[in-house]
This record gives sequence, structure tokens and C-alpha cells, in this order.
Amino acid sequence: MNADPLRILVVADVAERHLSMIREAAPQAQIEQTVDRGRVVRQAENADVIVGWNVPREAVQQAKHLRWIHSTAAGVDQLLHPEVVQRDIIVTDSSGIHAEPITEHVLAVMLAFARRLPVATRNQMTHRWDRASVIGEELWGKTVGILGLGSIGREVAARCQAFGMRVIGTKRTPAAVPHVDQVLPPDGLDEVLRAADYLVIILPLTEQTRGLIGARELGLMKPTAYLINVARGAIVQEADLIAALRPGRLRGAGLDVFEREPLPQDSPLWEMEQVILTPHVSGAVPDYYDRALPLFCENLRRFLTGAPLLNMVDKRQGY
Ligand code: OXD
Repeated sequence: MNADPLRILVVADVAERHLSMIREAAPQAQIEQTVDRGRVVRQAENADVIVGWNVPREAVQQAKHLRWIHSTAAGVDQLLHPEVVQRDIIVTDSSGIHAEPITEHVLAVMLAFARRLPVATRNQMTHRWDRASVIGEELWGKTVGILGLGSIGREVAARCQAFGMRVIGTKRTPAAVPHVDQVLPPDGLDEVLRAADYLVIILPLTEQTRGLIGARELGLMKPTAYLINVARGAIVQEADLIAALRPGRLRGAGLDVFEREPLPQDSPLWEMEQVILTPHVSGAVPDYYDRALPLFCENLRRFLTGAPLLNMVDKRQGY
């Protein structure tokens, strides 16, 4: 390690107390913070470490001294630029802090569909007392198919089992997973698609998962099934999903992520009554950085003493 102070660039909207936490972990470090894209690119030039959700490619190209990027998100696809993969830059992520909010979001969407809450809300707005349109179903006895049984998928599995659901799912390295009745390898996807009443996508976006769910896969799903995506929009071929929702081929979709974000104003998804749409918030909570920064600070202490870092990303695998 050279004698110059470590230069840390924080590209997230953190509060002063979070910067104090970083100062406490690395008292000698020079810390700068900005979320302005132009300044991120300029200030990256001197940075040894960048911490934040998204790091623009131009910033990495400028950052000749960069040794480590810590993502405050769980997914890292938005910062795994070719330069990051090729150069000797360590990447760590924040997996593990999202399981509770994302699980509750998934359950909220499943229950809203099952109990017809979007219909009830529309009826309420027009003072319409219409029991028939709002009589719902139970999650009990239904099958949830979870694509991706990492820390979030396992939490979703536990809560779905508590609701009396049958839980199946895919995992890259299949092995028994608590609360999952059947774990399949990734090539068991078709089996999960055919069986699921609720398909929940919690995969990282990688070369293998980009566009994974297209017309063929949607065609295998039950017409009564719902698709819920809280991972990355590009895992689902959005035009195929829109087509599948239009003629009532698929019953509904709960979408927190989209191919393009913000979702373009002219997307048909905005108008679809069978869609519950949220703006990429399933993992967000008001105290987000109170959860994310301690992990970065723990890694910063380790980085300064040469100890192994937590949550290392395999840059070639993409997560
Ligand atoms: C994440 C997200 O990857 O919120 O953490 O999308």
C-alpha cells in the first residue's frame, strides 16, 4: 500500500452521519461525495475507492488509480463495465441487506393480486359496491416458482411456505434449500414455468439471464399465473410480456423493474389494469444507507489491513 492517503469517492446520496462512519473506519482517508454525473466523472480521476449504486463507465475510464468499487446495491450489472472486468479492480456488493423489504414487497404484490386489491381500489374511487369483482383467492395451496434461491429467494420461500404454498425454484448449484419443496437446476426452468401460479424472478442480470423469459417461456405458463419481477427488467423480454398480457394469455404481472428506467411514458404497461407497477423500489427503505454503510465500513477496515473482503463479486460470473 502506498503512503498517500486513500481517496474515497462516495457517489450516493448519503447523509453526514454516513460520511462520519466512513471517516471513523478510515481516519486518514480523503473522502469526497457527489451524485452529479459530471463531477463523478471528474472526481473519479483521483479515486482509489468508489462506493455507490451506479458508477458511470466514463468515471471508470478516468479512474486510473481505482482499486475497489463497493456497490451499495445487490445487483452489480450497472457497474460491471468492460474496464471494471478487465482491470485489476475489486468489486464487492451489498447482498444480504435486501431480503426483508424485497420479500415483503413480493408478498404484498402476491396478496394484492390474490385478494383483488387493485380492483377494489378502482371500485372505491368510483363508489362502486361490487362484491363479485372483488372476491379473491387464497395463496394457500398455490405454487410459487422462485427463479434464484439466493438470500432473497430463500426468504421469499420461507414466507410463502408460511402462507401454505408449495415452493419450488431454480438454483445454479442445486442442493436442498430450507422451505423449498423442490429445487431444480437452471435447466429445470420449463418445469417451474409450467407449475407456478406465481413466478418470482430474483436472479442477477448476467449473460445467461439476459432475455431469459421470452415468448416461448411465457407460453409455458398457466393462463391463470402471475409473473413478478423484482430483479432486473432485462431478464424478461418486455415486448413479449406486454403481448402475453394483452390477449389475457397471462393473468397479471407485478413489475418493479423494466428494460428502460424510468419506464418510458408511452409504455403500454402504465395503462394495464392487470399490472401492478412500482418504480424500482422493492429493496428500498427510508433507512437504506444505515443498512448499507456498515457493510462498506467493515470492508473498508478489512481493505486497509489487507484482510479478505466480504461480498466479493465474481466479475466473470456477474454477481
Ligand atoms: C439492488 C436493487 O440491486 O435495489 O440492490 O435493485
